[in-house]
Amino acid sequence: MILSRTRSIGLCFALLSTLLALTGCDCGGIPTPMDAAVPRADAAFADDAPGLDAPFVRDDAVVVDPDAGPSCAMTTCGPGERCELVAGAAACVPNSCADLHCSATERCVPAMTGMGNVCVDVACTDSLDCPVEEYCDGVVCLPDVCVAGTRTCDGMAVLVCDDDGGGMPMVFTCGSDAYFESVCAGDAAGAYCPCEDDWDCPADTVCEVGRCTGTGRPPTCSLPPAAFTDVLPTNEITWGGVSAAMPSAVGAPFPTSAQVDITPVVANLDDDNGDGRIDELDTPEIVFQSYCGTDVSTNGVLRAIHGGGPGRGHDFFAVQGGVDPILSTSWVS
Ligand SMILES: [Ca+2]
Ligand SMILES: [Ca+2]
Repeated sequence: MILSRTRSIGLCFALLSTLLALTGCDCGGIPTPMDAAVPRADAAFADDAPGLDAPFVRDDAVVVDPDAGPSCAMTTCGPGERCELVAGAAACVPNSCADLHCSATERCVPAMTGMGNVCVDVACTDSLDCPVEEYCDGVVCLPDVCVAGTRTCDGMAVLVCDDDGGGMPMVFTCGSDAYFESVCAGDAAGAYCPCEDDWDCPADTVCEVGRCTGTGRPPTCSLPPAAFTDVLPTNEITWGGVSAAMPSAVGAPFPTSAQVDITPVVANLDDDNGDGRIDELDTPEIVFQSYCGTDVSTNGVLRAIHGGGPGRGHDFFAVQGGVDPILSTSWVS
């Protein structure tokens, strides 16, 4: 480092004597003030092997990378500075953004040293080329205009911020074809179209737990139909006895009441996800009636078993007559 800096300083003084008549002193040997303002390493003063010199602390406590800024008299300027005559002496002067004239694909930013500014390349072809808080407009990275995924109302329309934070397009407009009045509303989760059923929702959305969900855009792919023989139904849950010889539902409340010949009903009966509500976001239960042997008209038991989650297929409750239901937690380990 000593050799390269000594060489730079010697050359700087030689050029300085010929440049005193100019308004600015460019120790890099560039003859115009505008060019002198460009902070990039000057080829005339660049080290023969750039990048080998370690940063050092200047007298004014600024950490300077010798390979980044120009040499100036007895010191080395930071990357955001240029060398000029100040009160008759060569000194490092911070570059303003007006000094720099950054190109259309560059941005003027403060130098890492905190002294002056530099031009940085912000050209891009994709938002992945940009910092996470910026997006690519196809040419350069720009600061995000919104937080990705946030939703707001614009009258009846729902606007959703793009994944790259670059825009907030409308995804759909609220409005129901039925009696229900669906207007854009908002809560902590953002804007949404309220609904009671799917027909209250815009095209390509569905009603889930009182709000229309979906992209609002037609699907761009589809699955080809499969032959029925390739997608035959399979048994997922078995409840009751294991055979005619062993008909009792061992482990279930009222185990001898294990004959079933009614169509079961599916309904959500408990708060599986613990959000304080029992709705479509919970796993449903399967509700049915059972009886003993062939006695289909008396002593029926109303039952429910869990249709999903860790207790799938296990008893939830059973009730007979006017007594309180028997809740079963036999599946809980
Ligand atoms: Ca729930
Ligand atoms: Ca459930």
